[in-house]
Amino acid sequence: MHAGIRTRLGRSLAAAVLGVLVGLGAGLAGGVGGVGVAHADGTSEDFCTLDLTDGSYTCSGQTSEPVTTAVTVSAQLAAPQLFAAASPGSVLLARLYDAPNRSTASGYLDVFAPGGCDWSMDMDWSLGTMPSGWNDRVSSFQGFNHCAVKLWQNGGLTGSAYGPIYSANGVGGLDNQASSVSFH
Ligand SMILES: [Ca+2]
Repeated sequence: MHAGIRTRLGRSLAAAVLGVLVGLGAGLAGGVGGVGVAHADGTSEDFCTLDLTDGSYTCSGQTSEPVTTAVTVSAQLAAPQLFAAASPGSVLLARLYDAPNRSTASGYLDVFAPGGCDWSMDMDWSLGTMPSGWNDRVSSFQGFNHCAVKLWQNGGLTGSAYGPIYSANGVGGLDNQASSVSFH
């Protein structure tokens, strides 16, 4: 009898602990899939990948590689090996940073496509609408695979613009203003 009671108690206790863990997991998953880790200043810490190949968009609360690797990339040809793409064969067009000076401190958005950019300044790829959590947020960027980046104040590549240039530690009047991006 006593043993049976203990067993039932043990099971209900285990179920309660499991419930807490499941609840915690759901909370974490919600954070990762949504706007990320919320900060007191209203920003969030997101490390995101958007692939124009299939529109796939994922974020995590951590960098996908050591920060030192991310900020010291110099050879454009090395980018595809250093950055994991959502779709096989996708190429990194640019990394858009929340913080100025290409700092990863507050998150970044990596934009991939089926191919890179050519050597002329015509537009090769465009992102007409920023993915969730990235509207009015970009403060610096780095292009890869011959891509120069142009930020637009409004969606659909309209309004004031900054660029196209290959790399920017600040984006002037479009700081925390960009709502669409083109790649040239
Ligand atoms: Ca920002």
